[in-house]
Amino acid sequence: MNDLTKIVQDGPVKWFIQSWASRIDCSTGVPCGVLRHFIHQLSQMPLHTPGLNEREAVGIAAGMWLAGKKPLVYMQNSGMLVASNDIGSLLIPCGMDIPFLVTYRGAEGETAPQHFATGAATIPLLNAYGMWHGVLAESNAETLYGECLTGMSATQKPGVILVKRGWTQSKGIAGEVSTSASVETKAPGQIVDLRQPDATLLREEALSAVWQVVPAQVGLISSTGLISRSLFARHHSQNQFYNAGGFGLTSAIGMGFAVSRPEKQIIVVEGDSSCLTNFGNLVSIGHHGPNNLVHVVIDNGAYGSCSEEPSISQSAHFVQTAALMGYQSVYQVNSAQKLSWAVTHALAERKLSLIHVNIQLGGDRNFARPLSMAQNAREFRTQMQ
Ligand SMILES: Cc1ncc(C[n+]2csc(CCOP(=O)(O)OP(=O)(O)O)c2C)c(N)n1
Repeated sequence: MNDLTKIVQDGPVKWFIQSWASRIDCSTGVPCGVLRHFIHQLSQMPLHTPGLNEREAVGIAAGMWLAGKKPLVYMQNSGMLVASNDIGSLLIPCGMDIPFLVTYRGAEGETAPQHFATGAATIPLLNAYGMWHGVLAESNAETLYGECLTGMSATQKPGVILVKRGWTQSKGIAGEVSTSASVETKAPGQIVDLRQPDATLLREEALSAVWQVVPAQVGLISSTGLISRSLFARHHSQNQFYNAGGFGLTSAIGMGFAVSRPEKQIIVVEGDSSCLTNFGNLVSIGHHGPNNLVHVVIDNGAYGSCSEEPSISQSAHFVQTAALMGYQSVYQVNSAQKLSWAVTHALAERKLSLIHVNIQLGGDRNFARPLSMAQNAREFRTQMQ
């Protein structure tokens, strides 16, 4: 008897898995041993795209949700605290009703000291966020997922099912579950240098150069700060999603969308600091290799939206890194004309592409903020159907 058969034969687990399996169509997360049987089930579904860390997983889930999917996110509660700002500043204000399956380490009886403080903070955090949450038990295994869905629809927020350590083991489920997959090594992508001597480019010129060549059926997801504010104030359109919270997750959101909707195309526009914040996402994107994603990095060498404090972008080697990670086409530009050309070409070529744009510091700062985040998310989701 394999593990899967054993799970399915095991009363409460069977019912629990059946109840959620019929109401989700994709998943992401970061493993925790306690959840291994659930993760094994989820990895059997057609769309299972794990994150490299819990923040990235939240970004991927947001992208799946924006693509019209019904994702489930799994992680340990320690990781939920890692991603707590992204849950609070991205999922909640955008009204993304995404269920989470979260290991409840640090609950009563915990023996590992590294879980004491995070365990104590878990329920207070969920209460402070006003999120529905419930602890999985034998008595509620058949009904808890339904309760979670009801709770999420009442709050228009994510909901959390907490799973205590030993829950699956206590149901007599033994043995390890293997979910490892073979990994192919990709040939480095092609780098095309289109930089012109003495060219100068400002943020607003660069954003307009991208925006002008994005067709209405292509989605555009932009990063936290002045990039989103400038696009919103000067060029708003319903195929644009502004990642006003979740700093550093813009490309993860784009990837979550891209893997969910291979027939659609998506452009991510983010700053160098945004990209550096979750640099590992280049590895994820290169690994999954969605050919419907064009990733534009607007590099002013600084945290421009703050007080132009220097970033360390010159040490990141975005172009070489992307090419090595599996991006198939990589462009370097420093003029509006070549930028528009590169975006147009990348969309037509339909290859996973990165466009690195050198710009100057400075530019306008007095833009209105995209405040209606839930409306923006809903409209984008509808527009991209
Ligand atoms: C978690 C978190 N940390 C810090 C910030 C503050 N913040 C807003 S925008 C930004 C920098 C954006 O820099 P970059 O992505 O390079 O784009 P630029 O502003 O230079 O166009 C920072 C640090 C934030 N919003 N969230």
